Amino acid sequence: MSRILITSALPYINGIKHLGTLAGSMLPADVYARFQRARGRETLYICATDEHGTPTELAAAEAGLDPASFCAEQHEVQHRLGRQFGLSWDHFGRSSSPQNHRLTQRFAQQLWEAGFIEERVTQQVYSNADKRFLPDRYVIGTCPHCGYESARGDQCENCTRVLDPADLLHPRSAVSGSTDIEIRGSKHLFLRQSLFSDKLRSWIESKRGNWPLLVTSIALKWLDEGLQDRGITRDLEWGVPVNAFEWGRNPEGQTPDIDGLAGKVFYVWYDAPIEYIGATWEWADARAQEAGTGPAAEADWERWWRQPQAADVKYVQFMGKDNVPFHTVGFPCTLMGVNEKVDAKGHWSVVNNAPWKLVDELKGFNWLDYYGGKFSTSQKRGVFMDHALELLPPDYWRWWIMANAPETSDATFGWEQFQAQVNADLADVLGNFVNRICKFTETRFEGIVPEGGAPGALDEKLEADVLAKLREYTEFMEDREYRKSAAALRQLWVLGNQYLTEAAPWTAIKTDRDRAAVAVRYGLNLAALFAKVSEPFIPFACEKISEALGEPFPATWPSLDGQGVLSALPPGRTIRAPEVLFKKVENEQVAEWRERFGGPEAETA
Ligand code: B3M
Ligand code: ZN
Repeated sequence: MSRILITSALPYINGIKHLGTLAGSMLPADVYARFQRARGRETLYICATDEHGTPTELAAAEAGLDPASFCAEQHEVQHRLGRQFGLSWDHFGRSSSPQNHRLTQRFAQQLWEAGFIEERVTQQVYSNADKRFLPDRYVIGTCPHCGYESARGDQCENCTRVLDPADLLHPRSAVSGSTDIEIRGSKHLFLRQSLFSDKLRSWIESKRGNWPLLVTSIALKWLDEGLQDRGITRDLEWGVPVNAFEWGRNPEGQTPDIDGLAGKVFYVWYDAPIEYIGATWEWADARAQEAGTGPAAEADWERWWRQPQAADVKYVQFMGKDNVPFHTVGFPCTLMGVNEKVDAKGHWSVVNNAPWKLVDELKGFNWLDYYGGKFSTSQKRGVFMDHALELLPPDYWRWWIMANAPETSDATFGWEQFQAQVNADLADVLGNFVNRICKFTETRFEGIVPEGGAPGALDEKLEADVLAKLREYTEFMEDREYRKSAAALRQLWVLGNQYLTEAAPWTAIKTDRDRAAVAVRYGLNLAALFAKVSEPFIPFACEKISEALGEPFPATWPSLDGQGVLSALPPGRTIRAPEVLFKKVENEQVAEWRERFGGPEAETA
């Protein structure tokens, strides 16, 4: 496969994201995208704000805005912060875009006409105090499975089981806290997920051993519990309208209940994953606009999503574990459904000769905690993207988060550990190395990559060690094993420091200028190599190093075939020492930040 399509879970529009959200989706996706681009593969990294749903309506009301204006504002904020963090999205779209409206409606129509959508009257929770229907997650109560007392009506955060508000014990309104709630009948559309059980199971089984265990076990647990049909419409105003009046008959010959469905919108979890495709369409439109060729042709964006054109695309998704069910069941049902058809007798047939592509690799993450507890917006606990950038440059956060990625278990952020790790890795190892070698070149070799001298055993050993480590690192990166990748990269940096200490050009230069020249040349080439291969993690520092060494940025991944991994810099080139790459995080800063953001003693949410 040669092209790489990457999506990260779409951040909700309501509020600036904390480091945990970044850790579980957008940042690892970015690291992967930068890596794949450097490897020379045509890469498309798509993300967007997830804008529909009740939380948006409520957040907008609280801000005194209508949902559309609120979303427009918040989208800009998230876009800017993401860019400042170095997230290299090819497109950062909006689930409220016309493109997503069109696709969401078109898919629903196809699913209806193919027999995968059914109408049902559901009993909805209506809050008399709030004078509105309460969507699932705004009904709160005790989880019938695990007894967690603040379970939401859509999913229990504690045991991750999917719930129906009617399952909850002691239900109440999350908007007002009122228990004056009643059940009213309302017409809704259901996606017949239960029909897809066998198909989904064999698809997930085929990913076993390849996808992270976390992901396949969540998916299989869902299937084992028995797939429920899922309501995909809501009694809300903000969202993609249900356009049932445009639909034809289903395989049983029925037309949809146009009146009963009037004024409803699609459920946010139905339209949000479709926005992965919608945002690709937005991306193609934006490019066509720039090129002055008007709206994009369908083929421009469908080539990433539909077979057979997408046969060379590897599609990789990134998300936190709570999102896994929607990506291993919900969205695949939508996509499988628009490819096929089920007749009144239950017989399936393929109706689409350009089927939509399912995810190839799904990378799921556990939680990143703050001192072992949850990040909490309301309690001002933990670090959010805007504050993080006020404190330190993005590379510090990017490095720490990825080096501690919550892959096989939850991970915990704490200021002391953060300080110790970024100071050791970034300031003492990488920053110090680059600084030492560049400064020495400036003072003793007029800032010129020296020629002369023949490599000896030490230099040859360095080259072999570097190549071996680089191969290991590259493999971990291909496998999206971030802790292991970061560890291998750190070891690569350490090799540089060890080499400089042993080769000691500052001693050699007193007696043997050629020997010193070789060591300096190797040292500078190491720095150039580090700038190339560290870019996915710490792009800002790597750009500075590349500039200082006169190297292109963003870089191309070095060849792993053993030829000249440490000979990119031509002798005679003028270089300069970059400004300080990483200032150390000081104890006083840690004390202040702990105070400001809450330390281990702060109450857990
Ligand atoms: N906005 C939830 C989340 O960020 C949701 C992801 C949508 S992915 C299509 O956890
Ligand atoms: Zn539970």
